This record gives sequence, C-alpha cells and structure tokens, in this order.
Amino acid sequence: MSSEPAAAKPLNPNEGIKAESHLLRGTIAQDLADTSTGAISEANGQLTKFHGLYLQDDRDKRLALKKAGKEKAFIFMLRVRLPGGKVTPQQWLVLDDLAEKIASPSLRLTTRQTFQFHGVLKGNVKPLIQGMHKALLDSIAACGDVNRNVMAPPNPERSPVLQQVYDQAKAWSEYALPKTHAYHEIWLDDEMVAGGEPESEPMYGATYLPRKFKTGFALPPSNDVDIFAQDLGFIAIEEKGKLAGYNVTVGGGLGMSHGNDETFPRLADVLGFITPDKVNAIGEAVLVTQRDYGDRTNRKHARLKYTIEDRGIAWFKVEVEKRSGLTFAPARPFSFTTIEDPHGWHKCADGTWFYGLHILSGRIKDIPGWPMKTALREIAQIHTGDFRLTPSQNLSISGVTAAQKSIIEGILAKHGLAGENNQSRLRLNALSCVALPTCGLALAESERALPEILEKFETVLDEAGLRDDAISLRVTGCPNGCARPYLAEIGLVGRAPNKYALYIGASYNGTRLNRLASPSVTIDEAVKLLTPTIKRYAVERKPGEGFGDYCDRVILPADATFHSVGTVKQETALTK
Ligand code: SRM
Ligand code: SF4
Repeated sequence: MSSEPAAAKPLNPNEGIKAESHLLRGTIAQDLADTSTGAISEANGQLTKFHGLYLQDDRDKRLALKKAGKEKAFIFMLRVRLPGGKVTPQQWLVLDDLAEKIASPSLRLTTRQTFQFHGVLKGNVKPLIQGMHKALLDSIAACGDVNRNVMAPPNPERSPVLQQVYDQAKAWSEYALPKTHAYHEIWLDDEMVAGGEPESEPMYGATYLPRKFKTGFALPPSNDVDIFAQDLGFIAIEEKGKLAGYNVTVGGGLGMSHGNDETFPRLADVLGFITPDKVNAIGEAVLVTQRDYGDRTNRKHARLKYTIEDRGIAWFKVEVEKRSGLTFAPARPFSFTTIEDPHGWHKCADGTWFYGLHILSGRIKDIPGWPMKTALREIAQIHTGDFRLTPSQNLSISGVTAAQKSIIEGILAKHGLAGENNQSRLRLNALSCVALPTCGLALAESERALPEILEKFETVLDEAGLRDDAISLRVTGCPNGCARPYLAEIGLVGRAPNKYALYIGASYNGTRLNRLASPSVTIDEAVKLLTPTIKRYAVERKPGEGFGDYCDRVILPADATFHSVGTVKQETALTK
C-alpha cells in the first residue's frame, strides 16, 4: 500500500478537457450557437455534464435515421439540482410547464431525489435553464466530476431532527458547489468574468474530481437513501430526541462492468462519529483526499471506492483526520430496518399530514386512465405545503393541513390515483432506471420493461400468498447500477436485448449486497428460475425473515463475500 498520489500512467483524456476548459466553459457557448447540428462536440459534451446537461439521442430512431443517412435524433437530458428532493408547489408548476412546452412532456423523478427533463432540443436548453432559474432552481453540478445532488430523508416535517438533517444536507450541497461562474455566463447571460477578478476553485482545483462523487444523509431506522451506496454518507444519530451527530461512511458505489472483475459494487465503510458542526469540514476533507489520490488515469477505477479499496480504510481515515484537523470518535450504535417509502396518509409531529404517492419508475405523465401529471398539477395549484421527491422515485405531498387533506384526497380520487393499498408490496418497492430510449449506455430495456416484469412476478407472489410481503426488486438496463440493483433482494441487470444478469440475496434494509444467481437470463427465465425459491420461501422462512435474507441463508453459499457479485454462484440451488 502506497501513500503517494496516483501513479504516472497517462491521464484519462477527460482530465485534459477539464484542465483546458477555463473552469467548465470550454466552447459550449459557441457550440450552442451552431445550428448546423443538433449535437455539441465530444469535449463540450463532457463539460456540459457539470452543468447538469447530457447529450443523448432517441435510440428508437437510430436505425431508421442511419439507414436514411441522416444525423441522429439528438436531444438533451437536463437534471435539476435538488438537495433532499424538496420543491415548492410554485416550482412544481414551473417544471410541469417547462416539460410541457419545451421538453418531452413527462417529468422523471430520479433515484437521487431530483427531476430529469428528457427530449430537450439544443435550441431549447437555454430557455429551459432560464425558466428554472426564474423559479430559483438550477442544474449546477447535477452531473459531472463533482459532489452531486445530495440525498436526505424526504419527510423532514415528521420531526425536528429530520428537519435538521435536511438543513445540513442542503448546506453541504451549497458548500460543495463549484465556484466557477461558467453556468451563469453560458446559460443565464451573465457578464463574462474575463478581465475581472481571477476565478478559482479553492476546493476542487481546475480539474475537479477524478470522477462523480455522491453524498447522502440517513436517519435510522430508515435507510431510504441507501447510505452504503454513497461515496460519502452521514448516518444521523438521534439521542433523547436530539441530533447527537453523525456516523460518517465512505467508499460506497455500485457501478461495474460485465466481465470486468476489477470493477465491482462496494458498500461504504463506517469511519467514526462526529458532532453536527463538523459535517462540512469532514465532507471537505473526504472530498479533497479523493481529489488528490483518486485514479485520474482510468475512469473505471476512479471512484472513491477504489481509492479506499487500494489504499485501505485505515490510511484513508488518517488522511481525513490530518486534513480536517479533527478526530473521529468511535461510531455510535444504529440500526436500519427498512428502505421502504411510507405510502398513503401519515400524520407528522407538527400536526400536518403527508401523502406518500407511488409513482412507477418515477415517470410522471398522463396515460389514459392514469392522469398522474394532470392530478399533480391540480394539487400543486392549491397545495400550501411542499413536495418531496424520494430516493425510491416516489413523491411525498408534504405539509398538508387538515383542511387541505380532504381536497387533495378528492383530487387523487377524481383521477383514480388513490389506490396505493391495492398494489402489491413488490410493485410499491420496485425501482427501474431510465434505460431505453434515451440512455446511451443501455444494453436492455428497464423502465419500459418494468410493468411486464412486475406482472409476471406478481402472478407467482399471488400464488405463494406473498402479495403483501415487502420484497425489493430493481431493474437496470446495464451494470452501471442507476436503480441500485445490487442492493435489491431481486436485481435484474441488463446485458443485451431481453437478457439480464439475475442477482438475489441482498438484505431488505440495504446493508448487504446481493450476489449473482444467473449471468444471463430472459425475464421469463428469471421468473421461472425464481418461482421454486419464492414458493419455498413462503413456507420455509423463519418468522420475520425477508426474501433476501432467506436467499442468503438457504439458496446462496454461506461463505460468499460482498465482492463476489462478479462470480457465478450456486445456479443449481435456485432450481432445486
Ligand atoms: Fe446513473 C450514468 C441515469 C442514479 C451509476 N445514469 C447515467 C446516465 C447519465 C447515462 C450516461 O452517462 O450517458 C443515465 C441517464 C439516463 C437517462 O436517459 O436519463 C443515468 N442515474 C440515472 C438516473 C436518472 C436513474 C433513474 O432512473 O432514476 C439516476 C439519476 C440520479 C440523480 O438524480 O443524480 C441515476 N446512477 C445512479 C445511481 C444511484 C445512486 O446514485 O444512488 C448509480 C449507482 C451508484 C453509484 O454511482 O455508484 C448510478 N450512472 C451510474 C454510472 C456508473 C458509475 C460508476 O461508478 O461506474 C453511470 C456511468 C458512468 O458514470 O460512466 C451512470
Ligand atoms: Fe442507463 Fe445503465 Fe444507468 Fe440504466 S443503469 S440509466 S441503462 S446507465
């Protein structure tokens, strides 16, 4: 183990793009003005990510356009920065309107508690960002090699401690924002800084981080934010109704590549306990350690999890303590019991109510018989509280007064959306990433396949009498892990069209990764393979034992470790 910064291999080309970008400006402004193409250059495409913007193309149209010798159907995806997933009804209405007028009409809630616009044409990006700005919303650092959207438990008004945790998550998000004025110049037509005060990035430096960096805050017993999947995590420790401080976690991350054993999902380690006033100082020390030691030569090995895996957690802790001038106290006890969002009506400590609304794959759109977008617009028009986006792509309509409760209930009922209780717990817990047609990395369907996948598994669960049992199922179109599939009791990870790697055996509370059960199956094969296991689970489980725990105990080998996801295990046990 070496304590020297990363070795002298050639830097990844992205490092050069960042270094030469004049703090994230590049030639984005010139590229935007070029109407001869709907795209932007490769280099600018890397830089716009730091502004929350991705160049994509409609993959459903790719083949036909290629045959016709035409340019791809270029479109942009814009991701909003929204710490803790909180928006006001006024902001909701602005986002709804912008989606309707200048993007694809749907709004997409993400697994990190924010909105994505899809289908934005190049000429509409600036009006979109300007429209958001008027509603005090931005997309700075929503993507790119920086600290991204910070997650926090989504129902703060339930207790003063939750409110404090939310406030700290928001404060850390602001603290760790890039300081460059580039976003304001390019998108909001602010004056160029050139000739004025020299700009600098005191925390990030001119080349920012080696890779994306994600922070989450959790309040036990709920692990709704999947804290062990975050590069940096703060587990709130509540003592006698007060926030005593946080256990700090580092080095979580899920992305991997099929067939590349050097890439793997990893759960974060707990470093120790800090008091609440130390959050930003510790956060900064973690971030700058990764800035200096993360691998800038290989983007598949550049996340904090690999820095820690290579150099050891003990080394990392010493480095963070040295840089912050602080010492971690021993971690305090905590226990997570669930990852599930509360659904339906719940009364909060402050006397208000919130309604947990299930939104399949986080996709808010109107479909015949299911006018979700219209209903939420009507609610936003009269709602005096706020909306909270959850880490499971759902929505809490929060801060509802007793007087408004019946009005909101009426709107949901009028549109046929008040049926949370009739849905299977599998469905209520399911996540899927976007995948096709917009995601350039998708190898298989995910969001568009989820309804069919659920129906097939629900049939088996109904037969086994497990409709009301909470089982987590998560699907992604590739191994990058955007719906956190390696933390699901049933994970389906796309490999090729209608081919998925099947993972089972994670704990329901997000504290143990699942393991590979079958490397490549169709959805029907996955259902067939799991059917005997589901039926056995229904009769053989111990009292209170979750499906993942049962698979881990009975179906998968007992000696497997967290990092075994790259290896095929016990395929035969499933069919027993
Ligand atoms: Fe993700 C890349 C969508 C959460 C790991 N992710 C992408 C891109 C931008 C594809 C691309 O690079 O071209 C996807 C855009 C699809 C589209 O059309 O919208 C995409 N990721 C998403 C979202 C929208 C999934 C969703 O359906 O909700 C989530 C947006 C989160 C947000 O609001 O910021 C999303 N992505 C995640 C998560 C989950 C999390 O953070 O809790 C992960 C796994 C955790 C992690 O980071 O380790 C995740 N996304 C990745 C990776 C793999 C990173 C790695 O370390 O290997 C990529 C690819 C990459 O970075 O090269 C990726
Ligand atoms: Fe795209 Fe893969 Fe992420 Fe799904 S998991 S959104 S397919 S990058």
